[in-house]
Amino acid sequence: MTVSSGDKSTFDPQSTFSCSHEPLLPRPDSSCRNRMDKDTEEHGPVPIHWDATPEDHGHIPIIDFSSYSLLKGAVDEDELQPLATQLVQAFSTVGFVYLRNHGIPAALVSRTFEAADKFFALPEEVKTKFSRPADKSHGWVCLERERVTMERPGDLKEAFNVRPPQATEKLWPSEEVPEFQQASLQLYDKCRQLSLRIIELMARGLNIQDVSNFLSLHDKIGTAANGTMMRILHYPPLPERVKPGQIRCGEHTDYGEITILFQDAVGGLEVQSCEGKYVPAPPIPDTVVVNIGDLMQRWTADKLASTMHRVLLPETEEGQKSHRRSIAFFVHPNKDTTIASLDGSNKYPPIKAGEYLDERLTSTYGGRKSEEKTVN
Ligand SMILES: O=C(O)CCC(=O)C(=O)O
Repeated sequence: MTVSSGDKSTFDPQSTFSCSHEPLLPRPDSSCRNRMDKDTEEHGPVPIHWDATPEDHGHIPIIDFSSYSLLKGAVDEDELQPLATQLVQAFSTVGFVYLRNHGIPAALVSRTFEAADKFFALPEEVKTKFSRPADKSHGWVCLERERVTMERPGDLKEAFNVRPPQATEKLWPSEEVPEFQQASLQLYDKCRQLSLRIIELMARGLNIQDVSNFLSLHDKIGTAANGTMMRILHYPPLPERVKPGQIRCGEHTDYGEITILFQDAVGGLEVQSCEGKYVPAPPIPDTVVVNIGDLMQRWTADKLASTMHRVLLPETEEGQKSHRRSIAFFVHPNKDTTIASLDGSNKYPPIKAGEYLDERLTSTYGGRKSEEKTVN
């Protein structure tokens, strides 16, 4: 039997919607060790190595996505189930995977990185013209403006957030870097397509009865009715003075459903293991990293794991002089989706996806929604 990609959504870069910044909250109480034990009882041993040495990325599985690559229009449904099972096993333990053969063209990713390099190299006063307005998510966010953990000073990073429905012409550097807008929007749309395939597989792996209906809860990505955002990140060479405790990106979990991450060759990303130890998640050529966010952990009543991660400062002199770049695509269900425990357990009370984000903001900042925080 053949099935389509399930990609029925429309992409409308012209429509508008309001900002939804999401602060960090402590993750729900569910250690990955517990999840692994439960999984082992129910499904047999999980083939993941937890005693990875720091040089090893062995705790994060590399999954071959070729049976559902974006380069495939129609696929054999029988091929999808093993992939779905692998994905859900990884997401229910470490919460992170590398995907190989995903089908997003490497040339498009390079073009976006190169255009972003040109943007980030512009003088501060030029970049300021494209600053993210207080009432939007789209636009430039300057160095140290955000911190993802309150325990550390501002992150040593700058970013350009891409939220198509909020992107007015004035918020693109069209004269300075003419190719930036087109490359960013093309990559946004490829990430949207890939995320729908990943979500479809997660639904299959979780044995959700109506997979098409579950997918349809994501059909407004790229419009005002959905909070999905792409964020292009630049970590510049270290300044002469680094504040105590300051790193490139502080310890945090992501807030949404899943995140797709492209990283350049520089490295620095670390992911927390079950033992609480941070282990490198090094760049692996031609792969993307995909991880679970807090909303998906809640939706699955803690079956899937939203895992802490961070980006450290480079240790070597050469590394300290290096620029690091990454692109994160933070996926959310449509704002009007009711997030009720998918296993029927009512572990967490039902909440609308849009309200969930607002609630996270209010509980952390007492309603100060304009506070500058990361928006993942
Ligand atoms: O730059 C990276 O590799 C990770 C970025 C990240 O974790 C985030 O922006 O939430």
